[in-house]
Amino acid sequence: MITSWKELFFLSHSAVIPNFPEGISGWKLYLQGGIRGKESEIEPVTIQEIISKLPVREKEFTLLCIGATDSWSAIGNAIWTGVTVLEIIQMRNLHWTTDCDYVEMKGRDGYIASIPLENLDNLWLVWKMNGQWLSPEHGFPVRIIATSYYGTKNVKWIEKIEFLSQAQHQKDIFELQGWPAEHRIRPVSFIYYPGQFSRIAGSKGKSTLRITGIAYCGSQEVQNVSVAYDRVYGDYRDWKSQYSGKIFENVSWIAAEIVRRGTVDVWSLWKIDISHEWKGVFQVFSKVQCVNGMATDETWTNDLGGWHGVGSVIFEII
Ligand SMILES: Nc1nc2c(c(=O)[nH]1)N[C@H]1C(S)=C(S)[C@@H](COP(=O)(O)O)O[C@H]1N2
Ligand SMILES: [Mo]
Repeated sequence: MITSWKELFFLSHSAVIPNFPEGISGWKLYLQGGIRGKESEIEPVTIQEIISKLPVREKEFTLLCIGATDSWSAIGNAIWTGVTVLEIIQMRNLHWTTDCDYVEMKGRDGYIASIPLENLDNLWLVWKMNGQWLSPEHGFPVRIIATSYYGTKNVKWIEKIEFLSQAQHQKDIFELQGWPAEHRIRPVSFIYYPGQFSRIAGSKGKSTLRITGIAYCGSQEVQNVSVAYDRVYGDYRDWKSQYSGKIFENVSWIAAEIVRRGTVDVWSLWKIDISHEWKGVFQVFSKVQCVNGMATDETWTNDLGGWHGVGSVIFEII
């Protein structure tokens, strides 16, 4: 069901979930690095202070892992409760020194991620997900939501935020693993049904197949989604050999219906009913066009072999 996707959420990546025996009332956020203010104002921040001094808001945001693919749908949407990091800095009357150009976030598990200081207003500090306290897997007691960025910058179990120069800041774990340093969300479209490599019972002659999926443009709105399909011959499980990029020149794209149009920072859900003689092995693609003219990149592949990207599934109808 399309509506149930809204509830869907993906799993934690971390091998360890750090303990917070002090609970949410004992949680402290340390602001460090090239940050200046009166001594009392550099004291760690508590949740009680945030709640009593700042306007707590709800922010809907779709979290997307940089490694997500059609078959590994590490993407989910939720409503997060919190404040922005900038509001915390202003609440304390703090300012950063002129040599700072990075914000580095650190979780209790030792995970580190940073973004350029100029994008500070993308960072939210949140402690509720869909109205509930964050679960330990999703970052209890407090985590970061980084709009326009892949999951990598959405640091869970946040404890420390440091303002640093380019030379001082550490490379993200993901950057060290060879992922592109720029972790802004690229337009992406995934197909949820039919599932990758699934086998579906079909009927004789023409029938209608409903294809469903999601599309996401990060901090841009989705304009439209289109779908293409083609027969596949040969060993379909060797899916990497099935399309070399050339296929996009030979297929015709059909507009999908946007079932739920997401706003900025929120995914869209789409569907399309295609009438065809559905028998054999097929490959379906989906692509998205964003309002700012950006579109799914047909050539950009991620290290996991997925297309971030053009959605693609191969399935068999028997
Ligand atoms: N502290 C910490 N934060 C983290 C990670 C981590 O390993 N440790 N993984 C990141 C990655 S790669 C992703 S995709 C998201 C996943 O968030 P979720 O587990 O709430 O779905 O958390 C991010 N924040
Ligand atoms: Mo991720």
